Amino acid sequence: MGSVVIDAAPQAIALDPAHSAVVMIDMQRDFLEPGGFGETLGNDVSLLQAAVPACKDLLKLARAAGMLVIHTREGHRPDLSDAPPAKLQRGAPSLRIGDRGPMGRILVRGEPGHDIIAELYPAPGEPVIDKPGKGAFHATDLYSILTNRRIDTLIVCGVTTEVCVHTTVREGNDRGFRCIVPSDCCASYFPEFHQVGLKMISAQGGIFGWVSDMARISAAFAALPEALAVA
Ligand code: TIU
Repeated sequence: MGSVVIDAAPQAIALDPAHSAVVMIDMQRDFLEPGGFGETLGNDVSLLQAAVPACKDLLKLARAAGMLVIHTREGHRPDLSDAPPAKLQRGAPSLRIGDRGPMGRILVRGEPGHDIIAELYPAPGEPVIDKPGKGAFHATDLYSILTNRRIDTLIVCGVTTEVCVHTTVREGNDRGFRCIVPSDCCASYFPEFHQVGLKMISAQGGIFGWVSDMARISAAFAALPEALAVA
C-alpha cells in the first residue's frame, strides 16, 4: 500500500488506489438548486456551486485510476417513516421535508430534487447510498461495502462541509478509515464554517483526518508511472 503520496495537512498521506474510495456526499439538486431543501432553510444555494468543478475533476481522476466511487443522497421514504419527528419538525423552513416544492417533495427519495446534479451523475455500477441522516454510515450499508472491498482510505467530498461531510468524516474516522477531505471539493452555505470545519479535521495532528485539495491530489496521481493525470 502507499503508492500515491498526497500532500496534505497536517502531513502528507500515502494511499493505494485499490484500497481507497471517493465518497461523494449529497451533491443533490435539493441542496444545490433553487427550490430545494437547502433553499427552504433560508440558504443561498449558489454558494455550493463552488465545489462542482473540483468534484468533476476528482471523479474523472478516480474513474481513470480505477478507484471505487460511492455517491450518497440524503432523503427519506415517501411515507417519511424513516424520518425522525425531531428532524421533520426542526426549525421554521418555508417548506418542510415531504412538502411539495418546484422539484417535487422536499428531500423525498424518487423526487427530482432528491437526484444528483447532472454534472456529477453516478456512472453505471457506482454504488449510490440513500441515507436518512447527516452521516453516510448511519442506517446504511456503507460500512459493509467498504470493508467487503478492503477499503482503508476515503476521499470525502460534497456538501455541506460542516454538516454531512463532517459527520461522515467523524463516523468514518471512528470506524478506522483514514479520511482525506479536498478543500475545494466541498462547500458550505456558510463560508466561515467551511474554513473552520476543515481546520477542525486537520488540527491536533489530524484529529479526524487530512485536508488537501484537487491540485495536490492531481499532482500526486500524475506522478504515478501510469500517468493518470487529469487532463
Ligand atoms: N443544511 C445543511 O447544511 N446540510 C444538510 O442538511 N445536509 C447535508 O449537508 N448534506
